[in-house]
Amino acid sequence: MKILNKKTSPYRNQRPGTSGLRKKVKVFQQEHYLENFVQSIFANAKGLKGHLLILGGDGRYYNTHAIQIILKMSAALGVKRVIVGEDGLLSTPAISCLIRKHHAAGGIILSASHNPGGPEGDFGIKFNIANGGPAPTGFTDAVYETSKTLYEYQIVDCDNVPLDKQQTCYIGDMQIDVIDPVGDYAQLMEHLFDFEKIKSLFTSGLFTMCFDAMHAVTGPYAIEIFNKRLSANVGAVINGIPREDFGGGHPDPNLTHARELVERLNSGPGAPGFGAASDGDGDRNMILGRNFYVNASDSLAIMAANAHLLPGYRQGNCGIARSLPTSRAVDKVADSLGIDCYETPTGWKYFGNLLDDSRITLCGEESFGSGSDHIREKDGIWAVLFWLNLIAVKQQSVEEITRLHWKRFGRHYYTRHDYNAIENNVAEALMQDLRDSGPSLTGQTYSKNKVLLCDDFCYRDPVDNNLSKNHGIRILFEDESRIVFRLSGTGTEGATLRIYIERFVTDLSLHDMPTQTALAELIGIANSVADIKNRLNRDGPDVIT
Ligand code: G16
Repeated sequence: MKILNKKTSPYRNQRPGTSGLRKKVKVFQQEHYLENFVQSIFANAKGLKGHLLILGGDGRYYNTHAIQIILKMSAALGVKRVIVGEDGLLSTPAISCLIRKHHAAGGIILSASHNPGGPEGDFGIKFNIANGGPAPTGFTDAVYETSKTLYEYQIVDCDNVPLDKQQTCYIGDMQIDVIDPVGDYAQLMEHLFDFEKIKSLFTSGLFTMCFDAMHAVTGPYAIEIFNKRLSANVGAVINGIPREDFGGGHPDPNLTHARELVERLNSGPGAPGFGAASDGDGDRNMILGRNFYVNASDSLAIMAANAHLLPGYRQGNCGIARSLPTSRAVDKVADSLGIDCYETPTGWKYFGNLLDDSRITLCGEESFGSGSDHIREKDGIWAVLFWLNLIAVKQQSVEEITRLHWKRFGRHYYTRHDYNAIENNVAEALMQDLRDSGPSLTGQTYSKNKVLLCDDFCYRDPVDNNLSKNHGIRILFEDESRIVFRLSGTGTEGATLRIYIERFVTDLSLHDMPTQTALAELIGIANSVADIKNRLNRDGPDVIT
């Protein structure tokens, strides 16, 4: 085995964001760009040498190219064995599952999640640690520091490894197992959910579903689990073949980008009774009923309230966590269950310690993410199975389950307004001004609604006691309404401002308003507090969810 010492020079823009390093493909195609970042990971992931690494990605453009480079660099590092998905495919939750099942030292996930793919699109790379979850900030900061002073990397000079069939092969002494990407994950799902009960939904002939894999990684998982193991209806999986450019689509499971699915669910009495979509790497989910949308925060709350009904969660929740901008619907459930509800910054990595310390069973985020202690990533197919199992147990529709939940706990109207591709300095100035003026808002009254608190959210991890700051400006009102402002950490073009708005309504007669109408007053307050029109010079948000 011939190891080459390659000379390189540092790139200054390799700071990981909310979830790994995400850039345009063209950026990754610069000479040694990927290699530099991988070497920086290897320099800090001390456990990899002599151990097992899990490797795979969402199948987007550049995926297999990157895998070949990482395999050759892993061999140079002295990794003992790599498990890689056939065709280089592995969903993010499947990688987390494999890391845990095989006691790997870590995993490398190649994905830019819900961002578009193809040669003009985005690419990304992320390291997960031995618990199966995203590396914590301390690790990603160290990787960034290394990347700034990196002048050399090591790679084996050898042919590419065939990834197109399941087999074992070697680079030097390093064993490479090309495996079925779905098997281990599907087995875990069978353990958590009552597959027989879900199957009976479909075999009754009275229930149909439609899952939109958006030409991303979940296609093979959905076909195996929904079609083959659960005997779902014909047409249960659409856009199920992974494509390098996601079929030209934007693999973001929301009402805007999953339009084909939404149209099917809204197509009248013959429409499927259940709809769902996942994103590029399979960790996000959107849940729909017939002509009915369940926002991700409500979905988390409903899961938390009903988990004890499903086989994998019969012992109930030991605690729950949500990210700051996720609505407080789940807090009401935690209150009624008498368990802790943790509020964390945005980013799945903040749930890791709480899960490892058995403080929580379920966790979730407004950004179409939910999951549990079964792995250390959010999990799209898992969420779909959770809902299917719940429908099978309750024999109620998605809409009925949701409305009964609102009746019991109250309804949190919720929306997120995104302003994309803002100039960085404009976005930073907006946030800084909010940070500066925030304290003076406390005590002010807007339309009879008093501001109880306005601050910049910071989080002290209860397990390792680490303090992290500047996670979003939150305005809390006396009537339990909330507005949160933060900048996205996953975009690749300028800055994205996200404004999250919620209002808590217990009065049943007010549970039928269109969301944007119910929130109109708060939206007005948010826009005026941040002076959106003047600063951004836009007529409205680019995406409303
Ligand atoms: C990532 C993180 C999530 C986070 C989301 C949104 O998701 O894993 O924890 O909620 O980004 O981040 P932002 O609002 O900063 O864009 P994914 O699915 O993109 O990996």
